[in-house]
Amino acid sequence: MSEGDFALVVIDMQRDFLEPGGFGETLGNDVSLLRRVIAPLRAVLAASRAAGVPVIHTREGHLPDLSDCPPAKLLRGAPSKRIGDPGPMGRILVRGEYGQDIIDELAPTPGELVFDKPGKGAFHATGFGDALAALGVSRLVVTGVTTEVCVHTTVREANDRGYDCLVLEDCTGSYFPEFHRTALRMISAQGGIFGWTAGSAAYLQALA
Ligand code: C5J
Repeated sequence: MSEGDFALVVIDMQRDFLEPGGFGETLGNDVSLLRRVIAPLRAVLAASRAAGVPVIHTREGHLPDLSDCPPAKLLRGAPSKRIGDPGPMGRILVRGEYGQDIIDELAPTPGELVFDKPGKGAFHATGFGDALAALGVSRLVVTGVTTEVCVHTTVREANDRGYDCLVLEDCTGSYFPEFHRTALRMISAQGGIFGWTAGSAAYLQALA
């Protein structure tokens, strides 16, 4: 894997999704399923930073007045708390709140780009696409949560925009193990319909 032509994208590794008491848990999910991603992703981040690979983080979240959160999203499901409600880590999925930020273990380093996104995909209503263009990369190594939602949406759209995407299997996760497995298979089916997948060990070996 030649350096200089790809970026590492870390999707939504936020307290609201990964920590007990956050939004993910209020939806009835077992957050430990997502926390499995932390250790391999830490290793991938460290090696990528050491190799000079640009790292871009995203955070799902909304403006404090929720003007960027359509009713269809706000009212969906039956969580005990909704987006914008006060929670133990601040207002749920609201930008600037403690819970909306990235977990300490994977905190961005100074200079790394962080995009807040109101949707599931990283491109919608963000500067993510412009940032990729400015970096001049044509390939993305994609990690984060959840595999079948924000990772998939981002990879599908990146594929449409002409980026080759490699999704690191053990650096993505889902509250639903069967969705995780199937979502990964969907990416690389039919000869790589949206992209490719590999374990982080292969990525680390290629970087070394
Ligand atoms: C979800 C995400 N699942 N980051 N967000 O609502 O995948």
